[in-house]
Amino acid sequence: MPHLHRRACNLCEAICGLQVEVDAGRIVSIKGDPDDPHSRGFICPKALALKDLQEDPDRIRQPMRRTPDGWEPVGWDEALDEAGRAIAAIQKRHGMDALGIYWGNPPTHNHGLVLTMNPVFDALRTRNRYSAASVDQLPQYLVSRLMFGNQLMFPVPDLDHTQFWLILGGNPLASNGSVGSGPDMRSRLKAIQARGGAVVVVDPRRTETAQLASQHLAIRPGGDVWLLLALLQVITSEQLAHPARVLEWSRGLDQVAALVATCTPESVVDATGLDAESIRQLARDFAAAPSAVAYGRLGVCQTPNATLSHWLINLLNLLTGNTDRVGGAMFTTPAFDITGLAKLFAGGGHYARWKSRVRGLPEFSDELPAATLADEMLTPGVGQIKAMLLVAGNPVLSTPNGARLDTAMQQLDYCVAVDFYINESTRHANLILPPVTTWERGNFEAAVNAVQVRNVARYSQAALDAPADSRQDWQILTGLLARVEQHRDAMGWLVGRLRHGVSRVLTPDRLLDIALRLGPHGAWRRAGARLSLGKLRSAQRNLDLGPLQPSLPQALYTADKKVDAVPALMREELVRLLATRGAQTDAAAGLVLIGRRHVRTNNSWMHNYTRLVKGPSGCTLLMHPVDADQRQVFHGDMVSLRSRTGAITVELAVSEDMRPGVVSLPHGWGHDKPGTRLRVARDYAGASVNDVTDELLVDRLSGNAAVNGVVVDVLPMP
Ligand SMILES: Nc1nc2c(c(=O)[nH]1)N[C@H]1C(S)=C(S)[C@@H](COP(=O)(O)OP(=O)(O)OC[C@H]3O[C@@H](n4cnc5c(=O)[nH]c(N)nc54)[C@H](O)[C@@H]3O)O[C@H]1N2
Ligand SMILES: Nc1nc2c(c(=O)[nH]1)N[C@H]1C(S)=C(S)[C@@H](COP(=O)(O)OP(=O)(O)OC[C@H]3O[C@@H](n4cnc5c(=O)[nH]c(N)nc54)[C@H](O)[C@@H]3O)O[C@H]1N2
Ligand code: SF4
Ligand SMILES: [Mo]
Repeated sequence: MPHLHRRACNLCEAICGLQVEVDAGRIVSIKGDPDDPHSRGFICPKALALKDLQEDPDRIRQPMRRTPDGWEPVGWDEALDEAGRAIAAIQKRHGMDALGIYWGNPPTHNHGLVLTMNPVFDALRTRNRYSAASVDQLPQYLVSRLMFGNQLMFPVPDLDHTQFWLILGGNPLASNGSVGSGPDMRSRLKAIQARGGAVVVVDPRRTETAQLASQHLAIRPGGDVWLLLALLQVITSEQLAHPARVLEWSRGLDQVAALVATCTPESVVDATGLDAESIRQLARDFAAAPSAVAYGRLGVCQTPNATLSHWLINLLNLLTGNTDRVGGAMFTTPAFDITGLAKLFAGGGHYARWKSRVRGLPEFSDELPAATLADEMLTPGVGQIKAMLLVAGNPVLSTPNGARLDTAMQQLDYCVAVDFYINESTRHANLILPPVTTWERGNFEAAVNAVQVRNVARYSQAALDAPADSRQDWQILTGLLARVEQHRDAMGWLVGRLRHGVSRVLTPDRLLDIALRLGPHGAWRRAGARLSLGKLRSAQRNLDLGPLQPSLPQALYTADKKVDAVPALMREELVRLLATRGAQTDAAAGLVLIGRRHVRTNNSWMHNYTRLVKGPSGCTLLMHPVDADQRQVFHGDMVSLRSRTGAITVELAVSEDMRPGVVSLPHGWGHDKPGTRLRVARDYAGASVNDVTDELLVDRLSGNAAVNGVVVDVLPMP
């Protein structure tokens, strides 16, 4: 008998509700759930491919060991023991830091990992910890820590109520939004305009979002910091800001006018590629709107002044009185209080307590920037990475100069991956430990609920029985740690046994239940509110916990309960930037490269499903007709894309949507490397943009990879 199962898609931050028909242990159909109060039936094409994930013959279902004759299956016990023994031996011989760890994006959508990963990594006692966060939102972590006292206290645009949404470097129509996310961005965006509001998109490409927007400003890549400074200059010099309501819980706003005084719109025309009048008008419109919110995402994060730019975005919201106001930049009150827990267990984050060994890049909350991972593998000396633990990540395709990392990974003494594909990164592993799929486990979006444009909570129950003798991600990690500790020494063995005992009792679901009950909507915290895991389980869909509510100053984590409008680090960095202004603003000669996303992709790992990759290539280099003419290259040509770090061959698509001088190529492609088991993806290989991005280009303060704005050249194929 087929039965209907409801759960959420956990592929991106939108967490759309799904209705899934299941029959005899197989998924028959997947549809949007019209009864989900959050997504109201909306889904995107990726949700349907979750069926392909389940059925993919290339997905590995038991631990695999690499041998000279190919991959062979191994039992779990043997596999975990082998990996534990190898890691313990390498750490004993070369020191604790000889183990490197990299984790990718999917753990964000997996509460088992959110709740176990950090303690496990702490217990592995290495400083060589990396993640996809430093190719992504690290600048936002740093700014949140500096201004609000907590790395996870992200301002979220209150889309459903704003009258003015200024988007810098985000394309929510393709990405469904990020750090400000929700299902069906098209309708949410149209609703802003329907109620008389405006959407302004600042992006070097006329994106899908820009095409719907009220206005599009085709900025020069990396120009955002200058645009933001000029907006603040106009607002302060014309006295357009009326921040009375934020003055009592912020400090430092009085310094802003002097800091930005020289940044007139006229002075940033070169750096932004925008005309002074448009900038001035944008500042006036933003300040005059009944409510407004500036929002920046990857197009800002992945540039050399990312941290500074995100600070300026927050400052623009604050100065115009739009922080913590309905329709402005607000904070969620999620059922799982992740900021409170970040404060309790990590002090709200820390920065630059130590530096990376080779390039001296700062740590942030115990992690080093992924842009220096290959350096730490390739440079001999104490602390060199000799072994890697990869958890749900594909850094060969996802981090800058992936080709160099690819080479570095070949030289490792040992590598173990927790993943269910043999892909461009995991093919270097000696052992791959595959978890169950999302269908075979329960899921709660502990991290994502904190950045949604509305407060919601749901527990998705497993839709399919997990196969016998399978493991969830968190069980693999705790199992692996137990074996490492066992092989360390007698004391390690004892600690390992104790820890194992504790983790059998305090499972992620039990911890989640406690956190929900203690949380802001929890049964133990507020009379009337009754949230617990049991209640969420039985609801079977998103529980709507209401719109974002003003919550400052109580919600702040700074000691004095004030927003630090001008943190010392930001002030110093701005002064430095302004002092080097002439050199900085010279337009790059030639072409610069930026990235993009498409609604049928999910970073690097869903190209093995025919329904998503068939049709025209998703991996094309977009170029303006003027640039194509100059180089005598034509639409549909294969061309050579070159940079300091390498050269790749890609298909050209000539497009009026590009700003002249800028080309765009998505990441996550390049599936033609030998030794992978991705039979569909191989036919739609494309090329990896990260073979031409540059590991030396990073945000100066955070070390986040600056994969946008890379100087490149495009040549016809010989
Ligand atoms: N040039 C350029 N580079 C970029 C970006 C860009 O815009 N431009 N974007 C950056 C961003 S924002 C991100 S988030 C990163 C992503 O970087 P990564 O996270 O390193 O890459 P993904 O492609 O998401 O790889 C996810 C891996 O997890 C595996 N996986 C999927 N689900 C599960 C699961 O449930 N459990 C386990 N154990 N494994 C699973 C997949 O098989 C795959 O190997 O890429 C970054 N890199
Ligand atoms: N369909 C789909 N959705 C996804 C993902 C996916 O791979 N596919 N990945 C998910 C992940 S991990 C993330 S982090 C989010 C990211 O979500 P978004 O940040 O919305 O991601 P992008 O679509 O890459 O948008 C970045 C935009 O910045 C622009 N840009 C590049 N350089 C500059 C610049 O210097 N200045 C300005 N102003 N703009 C610039 C690019 O043209 C692009 O339109 O998406 C998530 N959602
Ligand atoms: S937008 Fe698509 S990928 Fe994202 S949660 Fe919804 S259905 Fe899943
Ligand atoms: Mo991301």
